[in-house]
Amino acid sequence: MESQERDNGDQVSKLDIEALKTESQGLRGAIPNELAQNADHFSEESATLLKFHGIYQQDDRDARKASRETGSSKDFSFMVRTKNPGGFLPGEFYLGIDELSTRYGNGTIRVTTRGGLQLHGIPKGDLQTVIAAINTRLGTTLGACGDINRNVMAPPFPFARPAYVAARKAAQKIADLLTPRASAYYEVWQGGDIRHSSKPDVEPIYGAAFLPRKFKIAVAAPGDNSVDLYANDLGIVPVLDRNDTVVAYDLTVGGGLGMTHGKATTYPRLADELGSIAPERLLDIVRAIVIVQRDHGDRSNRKHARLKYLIDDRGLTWFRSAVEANAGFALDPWQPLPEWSVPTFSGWHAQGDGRWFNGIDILSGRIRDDRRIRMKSALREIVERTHCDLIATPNQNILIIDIADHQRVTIDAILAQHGVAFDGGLDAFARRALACPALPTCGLSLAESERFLPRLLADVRVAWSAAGLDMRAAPTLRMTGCPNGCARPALGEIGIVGVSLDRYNVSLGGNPQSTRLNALYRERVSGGDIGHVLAEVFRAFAAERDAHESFGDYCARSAAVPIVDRRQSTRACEESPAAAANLLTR
Ligand code: SRM
Ligand code: SF4
Repeated sequence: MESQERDNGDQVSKLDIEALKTESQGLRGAIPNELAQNADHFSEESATLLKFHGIYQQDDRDARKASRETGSSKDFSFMVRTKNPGGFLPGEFYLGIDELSTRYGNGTIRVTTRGGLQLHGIPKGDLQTVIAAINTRLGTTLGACGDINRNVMAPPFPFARPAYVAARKAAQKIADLLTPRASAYYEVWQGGDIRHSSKPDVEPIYGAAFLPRKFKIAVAAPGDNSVDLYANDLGIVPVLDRNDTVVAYDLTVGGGLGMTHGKATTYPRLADELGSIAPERLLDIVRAIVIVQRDHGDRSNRKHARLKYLIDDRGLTWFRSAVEANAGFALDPWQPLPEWSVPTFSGWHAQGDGRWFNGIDILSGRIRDDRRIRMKSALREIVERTHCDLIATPNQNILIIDIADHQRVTIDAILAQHGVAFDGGLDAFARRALACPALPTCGLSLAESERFLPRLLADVRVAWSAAGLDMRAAPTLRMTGCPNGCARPALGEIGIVGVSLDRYNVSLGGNPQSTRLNALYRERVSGGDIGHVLAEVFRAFAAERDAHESFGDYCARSAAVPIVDRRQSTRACEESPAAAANLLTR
């Protein structure tokens, strides 16, 4: 079996993850023993198993140089990720997270690009308290990471329309179906008998070795691609008839965005349309798809283990047959869907059930108090006083939901008192931008991302305005500190991906609907030069665009925007740029 590789230049591990999973006694391994010890971190084996529990061992990358110089050990702490299907955050749970982040973490809460929450900076000695408290307050971290189904996304907007209701319900049912039994999780974190634990569970869907790799599912509402459907291993869309009854679910398979610089066998890939299925068979088909990936996904090479590679290696026809054979019934043809868009809703909007929601824009999803905007305090006070629930969106924002008309004035006053403008104070560039955490917490980052985003946005804004372009039509800009793709940069109209310290690849040509991969435009640009590089293209766009043409569409078609390498996008592109042009858009 090939080992786990860490690309951070710090170490290359030779861990056999397949053996580790199988021999872990249902994800227990040595976690209980190591938890009881005084050390400030876990062994590599336990740290790998901890991911299935929603916990990442990290160290402060800013402090590495100093600790090397002084010969001291790394400054370890833990990131804890919650799993919230559809991004739903019960008010009680959110208040618990707020408290835990202040008491045990680095004081911030981070909304993730899949609608979960992350706490950073938890010391090992506080992990048990934190995870137990999350579970007590209606939450979980089980399966938020690891070779397992991750947080299931659903369209975040709490509209009462049947399509949205159906998508939310489907997401919850699928999340329940694919939650592991993993009694080790409850024993370790909720005070069970951790030394003499019960028999390992039989995992009916995953088996002892779980999946070859992470598995991601999103459910979209027809026409609303807020979840970036085509970036997921499995995408699901309810199909409704004229009476607004769900008559089928369309299914996409094989999306995934991670790649490794310089390794052509790895690439971002958009999902294929697999077919559709009757509503009563949805869970059976989801189970069958997961099982086919479990049994046929590549367990010998973790860089080739996602479903996208299985489908490219064996073909979609083979995959469909394997799924049908496992399910014991055939799929129906794909049902036509309306055009996609990615709506954003800042401020107040009617839900359609007599209640309201308020969209709060949060830069990079980082909920914190700073001198000017006390976002964290504002959200806490709103939940405490109105007892509302929240939704974490795939765009790293927060929605305050189910608000009665008379409560709106209270919420407006709290936001104003804490310096939060109705749109979070962000312009359209910032509102649509995504950035991953990168340094200093992420062990895989090659460059800054979240911390550099404000400076980058300032430069890009200046360049956009200087070209005489309308700020309201700002393109999507997505930035990551490495090519793993956590902020889905390959789908941005502008994608910025870290290559090494202060060097970024700039890609252009994604579309506002988030259904087309962008392609590499300039390599290894320093952070400070990205604004200048984009300024040229903005000027060309201002001069040459067609009426109502988006920046991304212009870049994808214009000879004035020479693409260095479309082949970073899909393997098919290597074979035929013409085929690629078709394949790149869904
Ligand atoms: Fe991610 C690994 C953060 C969404 C692809 N991701 C990581 C780790 C855990 C680093 C690590 O393994 O040590 C990052 C922790 C950073 C930190 O300090 O917090 C990390 N990923 C994130 C989050 C928090 C980014 C964010 O800005 O919100 C997102 C958490 C979502 C969640 O709630 O579950 C996050 N990661 C994504 C996405 C986007 C998505 O799922 O829609 C992707 C691309 C889509 C995909 O999976 O193909 C993504 N993350 C990866 C990969 C590359 C996977 C691959 O197939 O190559 C890694 C590395 C790995 O798995 O080996 C990774
Ligand atoms: Fe870390 Fe960002 Fe790379 Fe994800 S994309 S692994 S968060 S640097």
